[in-house]
Amino acid sequence: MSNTERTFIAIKPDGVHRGLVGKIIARFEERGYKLVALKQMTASKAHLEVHYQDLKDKPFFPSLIEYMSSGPVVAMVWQGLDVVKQGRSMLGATNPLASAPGTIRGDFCIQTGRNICHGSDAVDSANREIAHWFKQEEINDYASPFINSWV
Ligand code: 3AN
Repeated sequence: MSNTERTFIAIKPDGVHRGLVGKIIARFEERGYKLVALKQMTASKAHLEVHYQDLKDKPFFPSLIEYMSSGPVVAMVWQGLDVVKQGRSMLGATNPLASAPGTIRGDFCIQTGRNICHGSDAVDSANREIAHWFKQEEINDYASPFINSWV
């Protein structure tokens, strides 16, 4: 069993603006994942264009960059067993219409262009995104009394 997998989760400007930061963090903590990096920042367009490089040819790319740079995001690294895949399922489908109730998007939002959170879609992209958003010294591994071999 490996509890060292990491994913990049971000609360987007609408999630921050709507006061959902605590609720989203609580879901990951309660599930059994460990928060190893956290910061609030207003991302530049240049930074976001690299983050979303795979979507650069999509028609919604300019509005996505505009939206994501419109206010602060809360950028996080979460660690634990299968956290990339579980993180995606906790977020819910990209289009909130398809997000099941009980997921973050399924409980808190109604439109794709304001879907409050981001989560890496694979281990490779998680590693790339973590390195893009965080310096090595901003990531803090530590022993947790709550998250141990029982989780
Ligand atoms: P996800 O965030 O679920 O991985 P992606 O990577 O396909 O989905 O899209 C990244 C972000 O781009 C979404 N979270 C959403 O904010 C925006 N987006 C995706 N598809 C659309 C769309 N059809 N119209 C507007 N915005 C979109």
